[in-house]
Amino acid sequence: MKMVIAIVQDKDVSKLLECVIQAGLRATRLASSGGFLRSGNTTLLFGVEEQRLESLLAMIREICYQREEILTQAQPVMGPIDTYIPFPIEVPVGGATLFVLDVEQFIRV
Ligand code: 2BA
Repeated sequence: MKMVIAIVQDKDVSKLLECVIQAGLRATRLASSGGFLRSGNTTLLFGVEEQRLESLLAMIREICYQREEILTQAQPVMGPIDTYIPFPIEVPVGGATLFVLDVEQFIRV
């Protein structure tokens, strides 16, 4: 068995969960935030049999796609008085960030 930890954008979660649940896979949804943008995203945990891993990854690839997010961070401006002006930067986010781990034991009691 494998554990897939998938960090996905909130906008893609409903469609992805609908698809994986219909396919008979199990998932756990965790609310999370990215360290860089500090904005909300979703972390999904999938415990999946090895022979179904590729089909799960295919669903994630099909549904989760890259978007541009605007990061507004204060930039210092040199002048007689220290001033900060917001400087918007476009950052590409997603499709999905995936970690695939071996599961030593899977137990449901
Ligand atoms: P965030 O940390 O909020 O990052 C959002 C996007 O900002 C990233 O998209 C990437 O394009 C950019 N970014 C992140 N760190 C950067 C840096 N130091 N310099 C320049 N640009 C940077 P994704 O790569 O698609 O990542 C989306 C989310 O996936 C991340 O949100 C984070 O929550 C998670 N993530 C990505 N890589 C990770 C890792 N190695 N470990 C844990 N979580 C990760």
